[in-house]
Amino acid sequence: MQQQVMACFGGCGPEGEGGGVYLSSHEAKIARMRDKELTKLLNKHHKEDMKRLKLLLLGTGESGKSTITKQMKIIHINGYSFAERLEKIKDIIRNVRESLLSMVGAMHQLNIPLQNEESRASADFMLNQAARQVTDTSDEFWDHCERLWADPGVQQCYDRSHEYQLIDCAKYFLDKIGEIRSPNYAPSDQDILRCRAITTSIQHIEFDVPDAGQNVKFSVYDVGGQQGERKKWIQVFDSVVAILYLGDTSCFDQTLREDTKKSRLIESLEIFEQVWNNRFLRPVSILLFLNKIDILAEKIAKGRKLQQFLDQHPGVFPDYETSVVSSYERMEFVESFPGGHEHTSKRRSRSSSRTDINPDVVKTAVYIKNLFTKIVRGELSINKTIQPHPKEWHQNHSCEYFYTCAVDTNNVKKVLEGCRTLIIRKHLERFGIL
Ligand SMILES: Nc1nc2c(ncn2[C@@H]2O[C@H](COP(=O)(O)OP(=O)(O)O)[C@@H](O)[C@H]2O)c(=O)[nH]1
Ligand SMILES: [Mg+2]
Repeated sequence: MQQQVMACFGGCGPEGEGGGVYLSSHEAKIARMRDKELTKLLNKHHKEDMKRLKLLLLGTGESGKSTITKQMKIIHINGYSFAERLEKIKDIIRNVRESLLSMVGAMHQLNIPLQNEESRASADFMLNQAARQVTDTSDEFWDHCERLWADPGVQQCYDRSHEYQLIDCAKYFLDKIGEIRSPNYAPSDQDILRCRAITTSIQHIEFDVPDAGQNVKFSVYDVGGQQGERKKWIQVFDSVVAILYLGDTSCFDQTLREDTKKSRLIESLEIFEQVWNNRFLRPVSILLFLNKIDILAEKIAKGRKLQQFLDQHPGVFPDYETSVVSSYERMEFVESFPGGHEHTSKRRSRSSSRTDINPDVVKTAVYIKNLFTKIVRGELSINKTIQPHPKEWHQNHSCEYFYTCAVDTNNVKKVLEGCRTLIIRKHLERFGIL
């Protein structure tokens, strides 16, 4: 590349410039100095290029891509200023409004009645006034919100949220309306991480991370995940070093917001298959984030089961019942699960001490992980129009997986550290330096 750029600039040596034009010794000296400067500059740029590692976050809508970008800002940039925190309040209020509107709308469809007499006026307020007036923060608005959320009918509707579209952070914010409505409210990091705002254009952040005495510069691109947004993805494929693919492990009982006939998990596997087999991404390694393991655990605790969806997709889940989790697979999952005892030094004892994790959570997470890894090995194809490539086609890239809880900064910090080493190694290998 350096050679090519030099060629474009033309040789700067005495005999080079202008096709044999004679240069005096003084001019030749200047030309040599310019040449040296230029070489230095190009070397510098070449090194800069080596250090500017471009990462791309991909995955279906609501899988957690933007939450990982926010974590990068918290971990690697200066986090959120007071002014930036205040900026987020309008999105949080929008989340509260949207959650209640979704639930009140779904109660009608699911035939769940309101339990408290006074909630009826609050439901009417939501459907009429609040649905139109997006920026309402009056006491009247907040009182109606609190009243509705306290209604046992709304709570029942919340428990059936897999049957309609509800944002993941609904309960988190509705439980703290009292705090949010206060005039002194400033969102915490956790509030910012939980807040949902749809990504429609390509977002980009840059940060430096010290690594082995060097400052490694990362550029991270976050894109919209909904079906309509995916045509923009190819715009950012060029010179990507690694893809962080977000797969939501908790979505097995949900359908897509943009297509309520389609399973979110199947869509996520299908998009992953397309990314893994995409010819433009052939040399690009994938870091698969098996995300939302906390929500997966909550769902299993509520009695939701992957088995309930086996009949709908017999080709994808043929062997769930008979699948067995190895002790290594269990350890990998348990070690990543939030709330572990960091101080226990031995990996095995640390993992066996986590008796709080339901074995069905582990089994489901590991089974979903294996669906993705089967795609990597060419043993599972979701989209029959994609022709999986032979093993040799994939020899210049790989896929590594991590269980993640994107709203947990400690978990993400650990995962990103592991990723960084892998990304740098892969990048150096690709440039023939390792
Ligand atoms: N509890 C929990 N919520 C998550 C997790 N990952 C993402 N979310 C929430 O899921 C919602 C969608 O996440 P977002 O990053 O906007 O998804 P994107 O569409 O892929 O960018 C947000 O409300 C996030 O706070 C997770 O691991 N656990
Ligand atoms: Mg997003």
